[in-house]
Amino acid sequence: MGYRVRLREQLKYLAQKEREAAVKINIVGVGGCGNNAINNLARLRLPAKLIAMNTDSAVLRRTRCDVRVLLGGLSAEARGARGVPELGAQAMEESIEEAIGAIDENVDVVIGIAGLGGGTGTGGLPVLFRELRTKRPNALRIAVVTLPFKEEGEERIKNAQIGLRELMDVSDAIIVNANDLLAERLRGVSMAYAFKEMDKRIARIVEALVRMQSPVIGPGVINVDFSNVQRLMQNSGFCFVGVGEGPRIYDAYIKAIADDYARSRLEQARGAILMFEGRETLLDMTQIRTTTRQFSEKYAIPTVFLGLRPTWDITDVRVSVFVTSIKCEYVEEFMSGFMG
Ligand SMILES: Nc1nc2c(ncn2[C@@H]2O[C@H](COP(=O)(O)OP(=O)(O)OP(=O)(O)O)[C@@H](O)[C@H]2O)c(=O)[nH]1
Ligand SMILES: [Mg+2]
Repeated sequence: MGYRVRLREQLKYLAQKEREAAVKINIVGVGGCGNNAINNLARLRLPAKLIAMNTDSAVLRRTRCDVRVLLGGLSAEARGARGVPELGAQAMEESIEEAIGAIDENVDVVIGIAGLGGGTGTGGLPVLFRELRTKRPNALRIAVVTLPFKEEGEERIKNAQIGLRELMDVSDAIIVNANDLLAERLRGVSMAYAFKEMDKRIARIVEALVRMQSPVIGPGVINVDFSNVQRLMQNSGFCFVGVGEGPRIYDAYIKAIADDYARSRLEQARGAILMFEGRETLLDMTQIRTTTRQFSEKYAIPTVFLGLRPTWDITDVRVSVFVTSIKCEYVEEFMSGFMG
């Protein structure tokens, strides 16, 4: 074989290996809030498959995504689970084959999104994750959920408690976002506006999760290896993801830490990843080292990984802070008095 042919074969082989090594991510939005999140993510063109699942055919039809799954065509009559988690669970069970079939066979990470408090997402997501545990045993299951406003009433709070309890058993990691904590910050805005802000927060979290797991190869770039992410996230319980932007690294970092909607306690967590993105000239190594050192000392976290991604997509610096196995004071309060 000639030298050139051999070289070409080799490059083809390497490209093939690179494709195989890329982390495969599927994002699933279940129910109204979940579908809405998928719709918002479609705009971002992330390297991930977007899947929408709902009992509500009208909402599902309007959701931009790669695959749609109508849940419980018979039991729910395609009109929704009417705020009853049992109906949501039943609908997911009825359509479980189609739901599992929508998820890639060789998937590495499944991010499930739902607003807890209603029927479809609250009842359906735990059923989907339970089934994934046996059908896609190698995939990480990450839940990104919201907790309802107090004003939504007792019934929805109770539903959300049930859903969260079930997700705790079947997820590797859960990222909680309390609508109440968002409302506390915004004050005096309408519920519709608050939902929109929460939608942005959900998109921000998911985008950060995806970027963190798809390393960029380039000179002078420190990659967070997927095996690190995997080890940190497996069976990690509650996790924190915060994203901040600013002209300086430290300011962006402080904003990222404040991007918290669960009253998270990061002290003594299992591990963390700090990711720094921005123009190469703004990613000052001294500032990055100082910030990282300060972070790991303040929270006494044994393992902190560092990710760097030079990009021209943003004018400022973006810092994403990701911490696994944390305590959430809001969740403890929210679940107290729950009899299950
Ligand atoms: N951020 C955000 N949250 C929402 C939105 N819609 C609803 N929620 C929240 O999510 C919870 C569940 O609502 P839905 O997602 O509409 O419920 P569902 O899963 O479709 O369940 P059913 O309609 O009862 O079958 C609500 O109690 C709200 O707290 C939304 O557009 N954005
Ligand atoms: Mg609905």
